[in-house]
Amino acid sequence: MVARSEAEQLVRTVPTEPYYAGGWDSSRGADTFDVIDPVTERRLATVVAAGAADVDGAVSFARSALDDGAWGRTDGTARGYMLNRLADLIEERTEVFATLESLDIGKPGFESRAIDLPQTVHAFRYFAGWADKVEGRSIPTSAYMGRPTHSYTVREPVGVVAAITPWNSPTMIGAWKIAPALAAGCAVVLKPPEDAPLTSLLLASLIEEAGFPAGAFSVLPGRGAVTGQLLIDHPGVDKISFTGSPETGYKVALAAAKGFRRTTLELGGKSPQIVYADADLDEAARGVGIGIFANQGEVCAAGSRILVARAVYDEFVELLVDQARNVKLGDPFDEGTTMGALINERHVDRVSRYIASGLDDGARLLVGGHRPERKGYFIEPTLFAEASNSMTIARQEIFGPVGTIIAFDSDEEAVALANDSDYALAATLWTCDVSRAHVVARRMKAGAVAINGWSPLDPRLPWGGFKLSGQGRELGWSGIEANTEEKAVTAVLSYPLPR
Ligand code: TXE
Repeated sequence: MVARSEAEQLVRTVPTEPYYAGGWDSSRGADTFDVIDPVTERRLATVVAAGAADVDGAVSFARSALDDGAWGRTDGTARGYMLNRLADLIEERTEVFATLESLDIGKPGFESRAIDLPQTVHAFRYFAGWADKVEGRSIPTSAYMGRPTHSYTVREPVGVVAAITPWNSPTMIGAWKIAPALAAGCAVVLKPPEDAPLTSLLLASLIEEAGFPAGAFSVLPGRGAVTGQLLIDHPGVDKISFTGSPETGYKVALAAAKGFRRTTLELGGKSPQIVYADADLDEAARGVGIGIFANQGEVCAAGSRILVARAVYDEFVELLVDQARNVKLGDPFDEGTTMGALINERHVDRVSRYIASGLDDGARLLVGGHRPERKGYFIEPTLFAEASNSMTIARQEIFGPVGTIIAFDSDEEAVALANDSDYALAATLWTCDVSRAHVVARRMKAGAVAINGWSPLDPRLPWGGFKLSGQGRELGWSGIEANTEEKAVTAVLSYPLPR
């Protein structure tokens, strides 16, 4: 682990301008925004915000790179090499990326080193493997006016993909959008989060070295309401891949409706973690603790509704409270820190309001609940017990280290509670009964279900949800499908078949 002072020096090596058309552009940089370190509340960097001319320039250049340029002529094998090369370049710089994430987001570096960066590299390598395997099918079809036909399908890149990422895990979530789109042959224009743009800008600085021709990948830093909105409204964008809030997701869906452009929307969740009486309770408490406290709870799949069988309720709650007490809140650059700061002051206020609503609604605060008296956007790891599923803290995504514990009496009730949510992204079950695990997994309304382990990540698995959690899937083969259009080709043959 590097020292904070050394880490802060690293920021100076990161470009702070829009990157498109194969170069950095600060010439139009009338508008800038500050990136604030959530731990020190100090300015880390001032970044040039991409304006209308940049958005238009990036999208138009991406379009021509696809239609008439080198990127459109690049075959799958070459795209695979480039993606692998990019994965290598990121892997070699794991330490730099992880350090920048700690500064940008306030999260402990061990999480970036153990999860975000390996997952990023894995996603690029996994999709490098798909790049030359995007195949069509040959389909037997009927005769046409008595003449034989030959039909097949091909998958072609959707076109220019606008990728809009959130601040909680911008490197990894960025890779989930960029890697499948580039593998499929799309051009990507990335709008990173204004709160945490640094690793996306660092990624842009590697793109040329990885061998990608100009226009294949662009990064347009800027505020969501300005740069983001300009990008999603741009008619040259064929698909919008978005991860963020349902409110902004709705704006994306509206913008995409003009021209019926494609979308992939990942809009967070209020994911249940069901702890059955037969679970290994120590193991479950550890896993449930990770599920709600990892990344300060700023995780779309955070297991924030903790449903516990009444028979083991008291015992489990005690174990989980220990997990919360063991969390060491602090500066990511201090030895032993296991939880960092929330992203910004606005978010601390938002999470604090949720905590206040839990108290008002009569839930019992077991641990945490306060903003420590120190600099930085910290909130203590917090657990509420004796909650009901109708309370605001059980219905709305808090996106902070706040778990709501609810008791259940029967398997039926556990499933009903788990599914009684406006969201449907992820669910976790803790049980030693294999049959129960698989039957309940099938009954869960969620895009991903984990059994005896919270949210295992793997780019081979499709990722996404439904209801308020959004639509579409990224990753796995679904990631390729989501970035390609399927075309059917039928040839009417003039050469007669033998009778
Ligand atoms: O999200 P926004 P915010 C949830 C979480 C969090 C809440 C608000 O509950 O507390 O959303 O976070 C860009 N056109 N999630 O305000 O606004 C923005 O610049 C185009 C869950 O940060 O949705 C950023 O890059 N883009 C989620 C991205 O959208 C726009 C992760 C997300 O920001 C835009 C993040 C616009 N009009 C927040 N407005 C998850 N699914 O994990 C904003 N953006």
